[in-house]
Amino acid sequence: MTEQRNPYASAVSDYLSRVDNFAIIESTLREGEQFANAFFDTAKKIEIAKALDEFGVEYLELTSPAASEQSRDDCKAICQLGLKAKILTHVRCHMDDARLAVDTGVDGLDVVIGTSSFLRKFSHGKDMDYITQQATEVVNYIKSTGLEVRFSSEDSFRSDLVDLLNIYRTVDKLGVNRVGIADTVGCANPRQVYELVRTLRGVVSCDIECHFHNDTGCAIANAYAALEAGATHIDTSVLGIGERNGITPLGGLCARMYVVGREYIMGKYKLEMLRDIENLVAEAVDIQVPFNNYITGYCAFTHKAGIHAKAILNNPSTYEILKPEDFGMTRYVSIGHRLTGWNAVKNRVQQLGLELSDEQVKHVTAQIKLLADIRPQSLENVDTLLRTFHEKAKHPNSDGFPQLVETQ
Ligand code: HCA
Ligand code: CU
Repeated sequence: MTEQRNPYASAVSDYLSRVDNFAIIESTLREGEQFANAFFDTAKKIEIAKALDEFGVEYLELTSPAASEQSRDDCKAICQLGLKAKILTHVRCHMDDARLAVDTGVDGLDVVIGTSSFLRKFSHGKDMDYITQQATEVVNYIKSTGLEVRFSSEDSFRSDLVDLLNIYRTVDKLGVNRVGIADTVGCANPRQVYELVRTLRGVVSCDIECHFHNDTGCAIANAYAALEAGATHIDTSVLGIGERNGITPLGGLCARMYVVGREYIMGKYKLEMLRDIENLVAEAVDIQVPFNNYITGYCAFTHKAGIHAKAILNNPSTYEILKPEDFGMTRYVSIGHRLTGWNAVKNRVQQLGLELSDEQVKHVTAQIKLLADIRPQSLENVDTLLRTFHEKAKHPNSDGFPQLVETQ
């Protein structure tokens, strides 16, 4: 059989696409700290930073040292860990904040300022001339220290396009490493993201970072569209935690990008660590991992309907785009319910080391369905039923089958 091309990989004509060449800026320790339930102490921040570093994210973004004394000390402590990931801190476009940040030992600064009319009017109250002048001063200063610098506009999708492109062009000429686009309010859709990033790609020569909030469920799709249009860096947080309902989740982005380029993602990140990292963060912020979470949700690899179960048992790729073993997870075929099918039951019979003919398996499957119509059956119940059936099969009744359930 000839090797098939991955139909989900980017097409040759997608010359802008960076889906197979991008970096993650992991912001659990910045955006994630803005999640309602997040109150990380120093030890917890260090534990999370180390875990994410081992996982392989390229950058860690930390809360501004200007936020509080403790934030500044924590930032310094994480810088001293000697991690492989580059350490960034996130600061307002202000000289005082930039100076504080430079003194912590970070590798770079993510600078941000609101550019939408809403923020210009109701938040900082400054016009674009002021923003440009401020940006120039702050960027020049950070550049003079030799640190990495990114300049981002907050609420980019509700900012005037001409204003945006002008300010990005200005900071690009000053030599920033990256410009950033932020969907602060989660209003953007993938098409709008693609168009804005593609336009920006034609205007600046530096890298492009993107940050997407998930208010309308587009955060992963938007990140993907941004990469297709040439963005180079994506912000994530573990389980997506952040302001309101958060941003692009690390695990969800990994799932999406794995489908496009399994080898690339598996070569970069220790995917089997995802579950532990999510549990660590979930526990720290006192939440449960959602049942339908990407990869690690409790039913992410559970197959139920008889038709699915049969095909999965023949070849998992029929109904699985992600291989559970690549993420240290296992597949589960659920059989104790009315939608079950005899192929799945036969598989369980074999796992239990019982010997039954196909006719017998079909018969016991019918009995499972009868019971399951009354109430769902746990795997323990089903196993007991199968064992009892197997035992009784040695002494069948008149129709040749053991009877476990009254069939009227
Ligand atoms: C916020 C700021 C930010 C910044 C994103 C960025 C946003 O509102 O707290 O620096 O790119 O969503 O705009 O998180
Ligand atoms: Cu944000």
